Amino acid sequence: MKLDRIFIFFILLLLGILFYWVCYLGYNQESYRKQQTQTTDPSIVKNILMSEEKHKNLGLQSSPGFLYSQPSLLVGRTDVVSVTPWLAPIVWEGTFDSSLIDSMYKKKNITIATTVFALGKYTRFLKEFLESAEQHYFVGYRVRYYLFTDRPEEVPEIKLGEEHYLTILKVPSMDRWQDISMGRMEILEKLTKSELASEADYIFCLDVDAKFYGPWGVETLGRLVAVIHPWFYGYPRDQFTYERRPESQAFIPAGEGDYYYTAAAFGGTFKEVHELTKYCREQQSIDASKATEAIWHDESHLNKYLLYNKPSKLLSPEYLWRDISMRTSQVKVIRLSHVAKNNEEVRQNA
Ligand code: 5GW
Ligand code: MN
Repeated sequence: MKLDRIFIFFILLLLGILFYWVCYLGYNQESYRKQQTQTTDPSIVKNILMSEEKHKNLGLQSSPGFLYSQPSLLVGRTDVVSVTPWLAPIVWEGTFDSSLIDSMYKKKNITIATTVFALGKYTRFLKEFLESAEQHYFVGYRVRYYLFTDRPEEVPEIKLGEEHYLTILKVPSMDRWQDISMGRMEILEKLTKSELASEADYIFCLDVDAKFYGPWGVETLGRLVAVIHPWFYGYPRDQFTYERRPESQAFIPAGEGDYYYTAAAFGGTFKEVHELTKYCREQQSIDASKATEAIWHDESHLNKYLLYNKPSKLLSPEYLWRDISMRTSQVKVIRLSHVAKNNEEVRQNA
């Protein structure tokens, strides 16, 4: 009888230990599983993959066996300068190997957003602009055009190349150049902040009164990209048409300045273009509140921004030439050129 009791006691004790052990194991497995679900949370995985993707985008990788001309340290363009004093490249024909950089960017699956404004009578420039872009602009890469217009019905039907897309966005009509100039910066400021930003890697903002004549490709990509104005590249800095009146926010004192940049083409990453356009819009509205307007509107503010926030890459006047009929020995390839326009006629939007 006594033995029986001891036996039952031991059985119960064993069962107790067993029960405790099972519970303990179960708990451990539960927390183990929790940890696992935490690390396999799909959004986290997506983020990791995306940052890896972005990281990969930073580097340029060439492939073993891919042959190209040997880069020279002794022979190259000597008629033009191809690097700034802060060591940003200035892109001219003959300073890059397009087959090499194409082979490296092709692997990266990048998207280039491109904005263009066509308000009022400027819709007439769209056909030539878009058709020529389709011949020369980032051919073989994904391009998303964002076209802002008050006359969507006047946008021509253009056959777009593979992976080139056009989004038409209607904006209110504006007649005064001050409104268009500031409105453009404000729209770009918003666009570069919106969720669209995640749909593209780089952005270029271009004037519509222009036509492509030569290739504009991945050699132009960079963090903050500015284009040298085609009229002033040989001038001393004090003859640049910077804003010289201290009452404007765009004021640049005599003796300062690097280059004179055009507002007709600029670009970079969404973050950088957001900062630039935000700055211009803010400075333009400060001026407006004091009934002041910078001499060359957004271009004056853009030049001030780029003087103190150095661009990481500069494009030579090949990338926005004055007029296709004008030639100069330094510009060996005209890639984009202003088209002749009758300002008086096109700027009357009524
Ligand atoms: C431009 C000047 C005065 C009044 C209106 C305009 C204007 C500019 C317009 O009526 N519609 C329009 O779409 N724009 C946009 O601003 C175009 O994208 C144009 O390319 C850009 C800059 O204006 P531009 O090209 O006349 O300036 P410039 O300095 O290249 O001659
Ligand atoms: Mn223009």
